[in-house]
This record gives sequence, structure tokens and C-alpha cells, in this order.
Amino acid sequence: MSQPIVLLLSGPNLNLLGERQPEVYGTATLDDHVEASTAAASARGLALEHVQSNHEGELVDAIHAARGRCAAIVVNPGAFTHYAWAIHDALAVFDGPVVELHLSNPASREPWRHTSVVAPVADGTVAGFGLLGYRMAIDAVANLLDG
Ligand code: CA2
Repeated sequence: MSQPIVLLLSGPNLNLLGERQPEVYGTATLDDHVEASTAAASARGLALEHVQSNHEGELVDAIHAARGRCAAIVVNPGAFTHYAWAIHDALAVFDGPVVELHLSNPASREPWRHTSVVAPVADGTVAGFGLLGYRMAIDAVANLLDG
């Protein structure tokens, strides 16, 4: 039987991880994050798919395509977190668990990062734990799927 799929979504600029601002986002690359997430998912009997885009509409399309196909979504929406209502609306009609994920802790940064339009449609948020957060978020959706 095929494994349930967790969709990992990465928003704008996360493709640059490891190149700039290591003091904020760490030294790991996006590939490192995907590798850690894939291993964490596999340990919980889940498959992982990853989509990164710098375009809001492409992230919305990926959420739509996940409906009825993916069991859960882990999403780091990048700066879209703070204003992208189209991502909010798309996640609101996804059936499975949704976990919002951030490498840094937006609540301890600039005031404009304190608002998340994704949080109201997520089951929970993991923030501030860097690479470890990816494993935590996968574990969180696995636990939610286990009921
Ligand atoms: O902490 C996070 O994971 C964020 O989602 C990262 C976003 C930021 O806008 C959010 O407030 C919090 C930014 C990602 C930008 O990543 C870069 C990586 C390397 C170089 C420049 C940007």
C-alpha cells in the first residue's frame, strides 16, 4: 500500500538558504531541510513531496493540487506569511492537517513579522528551531494523522 504524502511547501527566497544571513536562518541549505524532512517522514511511514516557489500563485496551485492527494501540509510561506491572503484561503479548504513552519522566530523579530495570515488556518506553528523545526513539524503532522 502506498504511503500517505506530506507536502512540504517553501515560499520565496528560501531557495537562497545557506548563502546569506546564516546568523538568522542557519547554514543549512534548502536541500538539507528537504533531506531532513524526508528522513523524518519516512521514519513515520510517510512520503514527502517538496515544492518551492517564489510566486504566490504557484504555491496556491500546489495547495489546490494537494487536495484529495496529500494527507497533510507543512508550509514555510516565507514573507508571504505576513500578507498572502490567497495562501490563507487555499489552506482553509485543504482537508488534512496543516503545520506552519519558520526557521527563525518571527515573534522576536521586526513588528511586521508578528502577524501571520497563515496561523489562523494552521493546526499549529513551529518557529525558531532552524533545521530541527522541520523534523518537529513532520512529527507534528504525523501525530495529527495518527489521531
Ligand atoms: O523564519 C522563517 O522561516 C521565515 O519564514 C523566513 C522568511 C521571512 O520573511 C519570514 O518572516 C520568516 C524569509 C526567508 C528568506 O530567506 C533567505 C535566505 C537566505 C538569504 C536571504 C533570505
